[in-house]
Amino acid sequence: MGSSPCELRWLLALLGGLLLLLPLAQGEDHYYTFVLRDTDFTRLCTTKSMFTVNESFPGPALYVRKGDTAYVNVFNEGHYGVTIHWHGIKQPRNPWFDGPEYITQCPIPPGTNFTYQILFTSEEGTLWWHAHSDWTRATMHGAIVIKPALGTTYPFPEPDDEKVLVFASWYDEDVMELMEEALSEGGLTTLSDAYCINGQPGDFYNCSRENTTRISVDYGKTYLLRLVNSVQNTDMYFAIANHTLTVVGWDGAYIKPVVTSYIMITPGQAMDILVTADQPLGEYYILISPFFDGQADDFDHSIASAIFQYNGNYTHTGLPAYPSDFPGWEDMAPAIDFVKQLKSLNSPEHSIDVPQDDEITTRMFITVSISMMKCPNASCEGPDGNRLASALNNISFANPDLDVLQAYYSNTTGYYTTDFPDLPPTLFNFTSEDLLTDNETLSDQGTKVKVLNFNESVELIFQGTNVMNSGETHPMHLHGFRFYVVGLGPGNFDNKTDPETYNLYDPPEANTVPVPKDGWAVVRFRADNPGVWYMHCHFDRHMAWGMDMAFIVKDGPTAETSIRKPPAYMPPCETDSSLLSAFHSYLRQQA
Ligand SMILES: [Cu+2]
Repeated sequence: MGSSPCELRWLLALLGGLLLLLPLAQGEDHYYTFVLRDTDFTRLCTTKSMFTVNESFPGPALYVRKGDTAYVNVFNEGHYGVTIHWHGIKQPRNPWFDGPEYITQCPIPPGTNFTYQILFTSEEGTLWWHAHSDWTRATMHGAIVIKPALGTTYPFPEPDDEKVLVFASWYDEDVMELMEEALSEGGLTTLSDAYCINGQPGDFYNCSRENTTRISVDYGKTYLLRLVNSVQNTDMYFAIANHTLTVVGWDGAYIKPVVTSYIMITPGQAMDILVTADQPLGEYYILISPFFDGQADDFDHSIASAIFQYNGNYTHTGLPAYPSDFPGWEDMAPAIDFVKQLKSLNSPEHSIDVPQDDEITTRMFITVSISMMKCPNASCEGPDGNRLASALNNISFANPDLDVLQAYYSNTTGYYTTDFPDLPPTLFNFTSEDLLTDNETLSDQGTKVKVLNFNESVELIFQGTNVMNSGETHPMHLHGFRFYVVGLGPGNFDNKTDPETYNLYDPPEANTVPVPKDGWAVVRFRADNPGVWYMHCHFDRHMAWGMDMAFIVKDGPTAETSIRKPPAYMPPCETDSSLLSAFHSYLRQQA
């Protein structure tokens, strides 16, 4: 029996589909150049020199498809060493190019360059890159747009167009000088002077209105908004006046659509949001406003705006419309309610692999605290002359001189220890008022890592504490993985009743989870990515104070389950030169 025309068409379509799939296995290579240099910028009537990438703020966006590889050659033409991190990209077996300083590499010295290789694998949607040295993230960051692989499409109707919205902080002064001042004095850090949307503070700040970011839209079209929050120290609420938001992606993975009038986004998070321009022709405010629930610390209370502006002929009457239903600065419930709505697709095309209860081989209970360290002669600016600090399980992380990855890979001892604890040193009522005795408030300093065997199933229970009456929501970020957020809730974690509330069916995947103020969050992941992977609060002031640690995931049994060979060149560490030259000759042997 011959083929009917219908069957032929079917076969041709199938063949076409297969041809489209062919390049997918390989992915494309992309080449970018980042030139890091000081550039003058003026905001809020103040001009300052800022360390930026390609003289832009925010920096350039990368555009790739799922499965591609990018090479970014970073030329440091600045005055101090810096690194770049590819936030949320798993980099399978490729920790050499992850970027956090003193964890996977030493800073790229001024006058030199270093090429990062970024392997895009399972990520799809929006992620971002940023400098990962001290507080340089403030001025060096940008979006990474990861489109569906060729031959595949979005799990929602294809949007008519897309727009990138990057949120950041603006400081009138030099951010690195502010950091050095804060860390040398041991007190509170200076607040930002503004928030920005795509580099502009917007209508509610001095000298800003002329340059407010405008997002022009056509009536009837649906836009994919790619949101990145690179604000330094504050979670943000986001809304567009009179427009409904449909959240479809979080941290480089699609989720079940969430229809809402606002979102909460922490530093470190990225979200994909659909919005249809279905309102009367006009101008509507896009706002970001801080969500800050801490008591001990203050925050920048200002609100940044952009304008969602319809194309076409209409008369402008007064100010753009203002969102009517916008949570207040300290409203915690709307923030947590929003996060709890996020669920993974868990579909055949977007499958998940959540470690189940009986698979967990490593379970860690990690307290997340603001703390203090003693200062010589009580000369610091924190309470009682102490130095303000922060800690995970009472350990304030200290950066080593040789990055953990080099030290681990070359079997060099003396730079870190492997005794990061699975529990805090003492158990107490973590969320009560007035936890003020030395026992509770003083943390120890150390460079402690947790070693995981290849492919272990890991559960991390983060417990927010109210030590020093400083409870607040902390966005905890893990490099090298996307974890499943299986639960979060208020108060002290109860290991009998709280696990009954876990979502083990369709928990969302993310790289950053907000640990609620005086509450807990539980994440799970499989340690299938050998390497050294940093974990830290994504508030830069907390990270600088020690709210960080690293995992070492050991190699698996085969070459394909082991760390890739190091590149021929890594930026040098300013440490014992004999050690370093030994390590470099080792690298050359490997290359
Ligand atoms: Cu924090």
